[in-house]
Amino acid sequence: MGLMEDYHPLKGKMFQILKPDGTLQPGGKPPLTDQETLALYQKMVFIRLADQRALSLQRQGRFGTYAPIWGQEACQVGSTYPLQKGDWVFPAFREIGAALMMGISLKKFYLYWMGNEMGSRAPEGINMMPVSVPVGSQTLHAVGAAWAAKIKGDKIVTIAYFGDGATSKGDFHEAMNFAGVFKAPTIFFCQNNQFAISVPRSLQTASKTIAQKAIAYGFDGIQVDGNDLFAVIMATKEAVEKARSGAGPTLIEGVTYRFGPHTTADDPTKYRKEEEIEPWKPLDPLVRLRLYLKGRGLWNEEVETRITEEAQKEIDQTVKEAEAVPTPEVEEIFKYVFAEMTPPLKEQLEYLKSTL
Ligand SMILES: Cc1ncc(C[n+]2csc(CCOP(=O)(O)OP(=O)(O)O)c2C)c(N)n1
Repeated sequence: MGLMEDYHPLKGKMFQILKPDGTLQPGGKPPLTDQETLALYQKMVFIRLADQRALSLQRQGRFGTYAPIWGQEACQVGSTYPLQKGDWVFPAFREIGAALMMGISLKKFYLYWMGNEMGSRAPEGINMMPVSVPVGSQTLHAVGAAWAAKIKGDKIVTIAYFGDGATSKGDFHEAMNFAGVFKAPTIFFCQNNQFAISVPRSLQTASKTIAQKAIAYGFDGIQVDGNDLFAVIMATKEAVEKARSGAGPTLIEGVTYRFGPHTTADDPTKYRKEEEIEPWKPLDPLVRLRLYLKGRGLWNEEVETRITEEAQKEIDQTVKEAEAVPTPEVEEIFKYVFAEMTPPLKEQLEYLKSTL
């Protein structure tokens, strides 16, 4: 039996391999070698530090509004890891981890949040769509692309990232329905970080799990511990293989927690108490991987200092390079909406220029 049967949503079990104390579940096998685990841990540390830097750059007025990943690193690193060349990623707006895993440079990523449209353009050969702010809309794009690939006979899969809040949008349900009917090779990856801005998961849906919504659309759903890198990799790997073999979509619910604000424009103290965050702290995806690596004799304070220093150095250099890029012209706001600027856009551009 595969994971999808073992952890069918109606069985009410969440899939976990690595426990919060860094030990494995009985019979649990890591999907990575020690060296691969260490490399992904290092990647997660880099992502967390790059994310923290983004927050502080915003506070200093050097970045636009930013949506931090803090706490969701395992969801994104684990679910991009099993993808192969040719597969496509459709992010929402919190996907620094997925972007860096796909090979987007941190400089490009930072440029976008500094307001430079060039940061939205993935380099040739990297199949990642730009940030999608309209909640849930990217699920439809992912299904459309997957369906098109299927018709063309391309053996690729697409993966869409979205939050628990997006599952209340019509877009999500339309995308799920269409994907189920046409067996689109899509993975719906819901990062259930417990909030949609101030709305808690309990007010988002009366369903017991988000994973179970897949049942209604006729395909597999699985709830995984989204803070367990190993579980996320294994579940996504199975979903990717299944999609590539023509067996259709999968909904993966990664149960995680947003430690930071929704975005830098949000004040979470207005809707959640510090005590609510406490139980999640020991479940931090980095903490548990560190404990696991320590148990394997691969982690100590020196290792942590080395990888932190290396990361900070690279981030310092990237900030310098990104800030050295000339500020874009105001035209760029209007230029890329359509192939040719429409008369109302031209008018708006002229008006903006006259006010500057
Ligand atoms: C169509 C649409 N409605 C409302 C918003 C405002 N908005 C931005 S993010 C967000 C909540 C999204 O929550 P969720 O899908 O859980 O993702 P998370 O932010 O937790 O990652 C809302 C309502 C928007 N961007 N798009």
